[in-house]
Amino acid sequence: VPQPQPVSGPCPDDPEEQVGFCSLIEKLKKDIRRHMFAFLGKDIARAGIHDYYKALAYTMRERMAEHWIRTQRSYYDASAKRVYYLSLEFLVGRSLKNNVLCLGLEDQVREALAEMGQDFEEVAETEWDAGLGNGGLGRLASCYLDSLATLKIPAYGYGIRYEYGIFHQSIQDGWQVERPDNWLRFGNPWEYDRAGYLYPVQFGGEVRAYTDEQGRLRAVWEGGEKVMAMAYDMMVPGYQNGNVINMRLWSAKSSRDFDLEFFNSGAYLRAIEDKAKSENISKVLYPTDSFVEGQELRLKQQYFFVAATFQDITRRHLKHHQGFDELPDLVAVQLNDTHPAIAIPELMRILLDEHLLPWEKAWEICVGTFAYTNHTVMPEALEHWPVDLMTRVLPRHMQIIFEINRRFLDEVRKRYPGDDERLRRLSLISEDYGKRVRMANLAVLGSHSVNGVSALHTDILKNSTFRDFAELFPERFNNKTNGVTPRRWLRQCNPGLAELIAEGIGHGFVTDLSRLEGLKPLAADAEFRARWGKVKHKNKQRLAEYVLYKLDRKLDPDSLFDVQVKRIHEYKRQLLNVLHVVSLYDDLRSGRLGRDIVPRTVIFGGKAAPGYRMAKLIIRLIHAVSDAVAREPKCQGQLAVAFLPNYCVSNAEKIIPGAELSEQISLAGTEASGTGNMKFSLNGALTIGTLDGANVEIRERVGAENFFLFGLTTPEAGALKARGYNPWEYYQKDETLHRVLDLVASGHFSPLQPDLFRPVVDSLLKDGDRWMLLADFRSYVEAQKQVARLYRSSELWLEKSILNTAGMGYFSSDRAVAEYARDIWGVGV
Ligand code: T68
Repeated sequence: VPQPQPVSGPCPDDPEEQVGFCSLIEKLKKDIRRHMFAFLGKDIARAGIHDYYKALAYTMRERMAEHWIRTQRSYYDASAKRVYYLSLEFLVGRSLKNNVLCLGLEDQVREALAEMGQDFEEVAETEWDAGLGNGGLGRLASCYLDSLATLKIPAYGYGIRYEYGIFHQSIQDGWQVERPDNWLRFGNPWEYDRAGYLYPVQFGGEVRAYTDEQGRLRAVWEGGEKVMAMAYDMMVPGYQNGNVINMRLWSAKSSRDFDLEFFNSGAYLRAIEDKAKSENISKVLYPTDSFVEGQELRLKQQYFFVAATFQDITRRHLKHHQGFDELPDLVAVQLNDTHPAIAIPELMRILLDEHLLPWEKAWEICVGTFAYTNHTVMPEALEHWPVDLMTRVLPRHMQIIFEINRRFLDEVRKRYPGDDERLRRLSLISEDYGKRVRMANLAVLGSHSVNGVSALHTDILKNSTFRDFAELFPERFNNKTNGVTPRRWLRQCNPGLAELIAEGIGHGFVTDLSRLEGLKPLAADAEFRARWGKVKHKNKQRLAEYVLYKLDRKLDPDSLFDVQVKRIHEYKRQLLNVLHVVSLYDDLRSGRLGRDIVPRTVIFGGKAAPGYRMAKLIIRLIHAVSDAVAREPKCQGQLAVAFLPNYCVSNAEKIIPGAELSEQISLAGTEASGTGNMKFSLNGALTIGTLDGANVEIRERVGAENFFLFGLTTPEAGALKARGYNPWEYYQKDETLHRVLDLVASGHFSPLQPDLFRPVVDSLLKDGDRWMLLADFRSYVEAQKQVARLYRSSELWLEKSILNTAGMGYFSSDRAVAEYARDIWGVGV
């Protein structure tokens, strides 16, 4: 196993070297040419724009590698406590601009490229968007790595190097069409392949029991199939601090490649077939968010990456330390949801079967090492692996889970004698739909910390989802409200606003977002407001140009840009937004409305899980409404609807700076936190939202008067449901709602297929309206009227826009990560 090597010679851009701006540009140009030649084998005279991107990426990677080696050495020398962030998803997005910014080379790179006849923005646009995640959970993992690097915490991200990331969405006749995201096709200049870090991962087989010398019953897991995990590393730089951490992603390789016998065996072709099969494990990201399908391949992905990661962690640990007694003092493992929770029985297996520790000691080490972040309370998103499946794929882990459960339930029985109902609720095994392992219960029991991702969400975890556990282990439960990185989500995506902010309060906000507070007095300054408005207008024009280029549609940059971009899901209630749009459309065409309307462009974006029919139908409906609005003469200049296809990190970076109104309209108690809500408000959008997830805290911090609140509260929604919610009552009472639903049901938006949107209306009127759109409709429409009124007094709007940005200091991922470090990991910042 290769060891970190000492660095010799100065870092290329070391400030001590103090090469001037000009010679640095010469150096960059030279390096770009060198990489073009040596790495890409390209004649620079024939190089295309993508070649420039790649050569520049290598040029940046080389500089980061120096920092990276130093950073890794410093952990090694200090034998610091390590933090491992385990996540099945990392939504990285593009890296070039971020890495250039973190290296502090923006101006120099721009100039060097210009001198070579290239435009930095255009070069950066040719990078593929690395989409190894579904949405919020995956992007959060990437924001946290950015903050870990910036805060210089000795940390590693661990995940899977999927060959195919989140699918590419295009739209045909209003329907979503998925295409595979073959993101590695043109190579990935940011990664290092580490053929030296290769670990076997076992599946299936059987468990053999034996008695050791001390007469204790022991187990070994034997046989089955073996797949190799090979490491690929991507460097994650901190912001202009010389610190670079590592994201290690595992790729499945057939063990046949490394099996010498194979060359002598006769079954050559069979072996090649098996090889392809085992390499399927890291082939594709599961594209469902907030819903679990329980596929065998998904369980294999989870164990594959956990097993490889723990071989890496234990190898690193045993370089310095004998045994595992001190593991919780030296290693913290954060589980990003239950997706990597199989790590708990895996560490138990390693300690029990490989290192022969007694059960009690092994369990104490596990609980001391693991911490679990929950991201959802929706039952259909909680993982429940069938016991049969787990027994087949991971027989030893299943045994260990049963034993954890047996010991735990014995304790519970002692504490609550005769309380069978409680026992059933706490058990790691549910019997509701055949025997299944409740991964969330396992994660809570096997961790010393369980956190929710917003204050409201954590309350729900304590008071309902994990109520019985919170009674047993109150000290484990804590809140860590999500945050987003101000580097990507302000400084990089909105340079105009960042510059204006810096003129007002200095550049320090990029690493200390609480300084945005300093903008508050500037909200009262008319000249500053005017400049703020100009920047926003420019961003809107930029967005309009992008839409013109992508959709061949002209947007009016003087209309209100009203934006809802996120995964398409019924609980997020894009449909509520659509119903409001339909009400505006109907008012306009029938000449009913005059005063309350303000020219508005309603922008949607987001992917539907490929198997989620209702979500796909909602996308279809958005397009149908968009067409009807575009065809209606009375809507011209008043209302427009656009759906931006393939919402992803790089599109978000274009959309968010141009948004004026951010739609955060989930039913209270359903969105764990939201992070898009933070990005919008940080970039000066006002929010129309419910008291859900982090909206509650955003509203507190930006001020209730700068936030358009509507809808039921979580307890109100619960009480209404308990009383017996009847959507029909709302349909019959509210004239607008009645008209809007009838219009959709009538086939008005789908004249050739009048029943096309029937299921949409049925989900509300016939199937109980699970997400209570009808209960919140009136209040939403009223809040939208307030939006329109305020938008007409542009000075007031701008003031509130500035106050939104000013209040967002708390929502930096630096703050969130510093809290994890202090409260959960026990590492200093
Ligand atoms: C999101 N969850 C939450 N899940 O919905 C959001 N699920 O409120 C929160 O802000 C965010 O996490 C970060 O905490 C997800 O994004 C998934 O993507 C997912 C993926 C696979 C299986 C289940």
